[in-house]
Amino acid sequence: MRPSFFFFAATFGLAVTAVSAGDYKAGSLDISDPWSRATPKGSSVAAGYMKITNNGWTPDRLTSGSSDVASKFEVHEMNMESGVAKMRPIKGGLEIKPGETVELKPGSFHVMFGGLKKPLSAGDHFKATLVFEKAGTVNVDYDVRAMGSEGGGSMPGMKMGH
Ligand SMILES: [Cu+2]
Repeated sequence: MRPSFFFFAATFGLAVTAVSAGDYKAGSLDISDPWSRATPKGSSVAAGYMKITNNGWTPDRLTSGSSDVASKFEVHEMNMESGVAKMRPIKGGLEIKPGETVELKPGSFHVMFGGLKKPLSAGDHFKATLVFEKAGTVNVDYDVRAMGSEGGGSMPGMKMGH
């Protein structure tokens, strides 16, 4: 029985290391590294970012969610309109096609937490629930990073005047 014991141990070891802190699985979706940015004083909104990979055979959609820190949750896209970055809710949710990874990042897709209950500071963590059409409900932990954290590109539209 020795060989199978070692096989088991090796497989188990891999399973543990494959999902690191900040990575989540739901159905055929992998959600990695949810993060948010520290908010300026007086801001009532914050954006949430992450990567979502669809390892399945059918499309899925991030349709809604909720969070401890805010009263509203929306899934937004950002487009340039006559040189101005504008964001708006994505009708029907954000689609993640089979075999694709969608990155929510500054200047692009993001989740929007509205009606913030308190400012977010770098180093904070907060809980949020993501709701997918097929994969269902996933609880994730958002890591708040310093205000300058861009992850690529600036986000002029994020001056939250709405
Ligand atoms: Cu937004």
